[in-house]
Amino acid sequence: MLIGIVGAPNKGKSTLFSALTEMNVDIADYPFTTIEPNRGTTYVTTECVEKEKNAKCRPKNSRCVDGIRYIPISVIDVAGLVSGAHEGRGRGNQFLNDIASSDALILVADASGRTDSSGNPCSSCNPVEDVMMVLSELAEWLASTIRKGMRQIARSQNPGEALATYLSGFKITRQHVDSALKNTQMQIPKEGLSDPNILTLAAELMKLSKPFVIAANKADVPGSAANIDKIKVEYGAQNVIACSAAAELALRKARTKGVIRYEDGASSFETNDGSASAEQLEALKAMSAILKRDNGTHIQEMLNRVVFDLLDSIVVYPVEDENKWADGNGNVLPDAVLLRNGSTTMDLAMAVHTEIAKKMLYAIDGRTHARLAKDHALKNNDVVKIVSAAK
Ligand SMILES: Nc1nc2c(ncn2[C@@H]2O[C@H](COP(=O)(O)OP(=O)(O)OP(=O)(O)O)[C@@H](O)[C@H]2O)c(=O)[nH]1
Ligand SMILES: [Mg+2]
Repeated sequence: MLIGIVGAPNKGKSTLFSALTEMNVDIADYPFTTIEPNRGTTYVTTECVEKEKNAKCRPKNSRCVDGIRYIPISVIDVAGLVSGAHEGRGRGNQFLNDIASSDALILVADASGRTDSSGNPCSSCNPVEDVMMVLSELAEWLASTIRKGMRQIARSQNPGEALATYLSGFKITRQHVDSALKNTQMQIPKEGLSDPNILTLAAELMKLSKPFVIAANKADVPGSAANIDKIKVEYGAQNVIACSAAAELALRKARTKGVIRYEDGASSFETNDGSASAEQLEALKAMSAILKRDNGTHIQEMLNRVVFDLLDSIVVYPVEDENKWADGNGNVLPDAVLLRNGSTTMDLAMAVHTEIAKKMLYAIDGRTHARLAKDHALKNNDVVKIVSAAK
């Protein structure tokens, strides 16, 4: 699973990336700090099912701390987008090809209103404009790709199928194409779609294939609340998360240095005695007040929302021993696998190993011990043994 971080310049995309991945990347208070994309791994969190078994899990593909399972996903941070990027302005939009294969997007806006849509300083800018601009540029980017292939697509026997195949690198499926054509009441004629119609179709395809949340970032800055409300009014409160990437990054760095004890997503932290300088203590006090006021940084919550709500994912634990919930070496709940809701035992087998999937016979439910067919739809937190003729 890949999550793309996009937005206008200087909004805090790399700060968010760094907080999520704990990787050091360039962060600065001016536009176009990032040119080459940053790629890394971050973790969604969910309550581990270990306590149900009264056992301590020994994760291999993930981590578990105090009963919370951390499941890895990939994240990519790209250069800032500006108005006219599709015509080559700013860094252009070539770099967007790096997010083509993402499953969902985090669209970062500056809720403080102190940067404009080009990333330059501003005393009171409206972040709604950043969001509109970014969505429009993303649609233009996809439209320009579709335009290049339109003649060929329109002439093919089945244009819908041809368009889906042409856009498979964007994780756009036949279903997305069919829904987009239906929603826009379009059909692809033999002579191809007009440019404005291609843009309308591209915007719809983006909406369907790249669901997004808006990170109303820099919410720690006083006076952000009014801007956050503006974004919520325009895009719906459920699609907006007020957050502070800078606070999350500072907390994770302080934790790495052993200065504080902090759990990702918590609304407070504890200072380790004697490990902070007077200056650090002062900064931590200010941070603590912000966390208390805002009830946390909301970064982890945002990531979980993208993966579990927007992408409708479930967590499934494949095991070899359905009684002990362990692998062949006795490691309890070694793997936690993210699957889209509706996935089957066969999809799980595919996620584990293609050989195991090819020779899969059936599966066994770790709780009921019932035999499950290959097309049995899995539920969140299922513990499943795949029975396969493969060694
Ligand atoms: N107050 C505050 N400042 C932030 C926050 N997140 C980022 N910043 C600051 O915003 C500036 C830009 O941060 P970056 O992460 O470099 O922004 P970007 O969107 O990656 O910028 P480009 O790569 O230039 O497009 C830096 O000075 C950050 O410290 C936040 O949550 N709160
Ligand atoms: Mg950046």
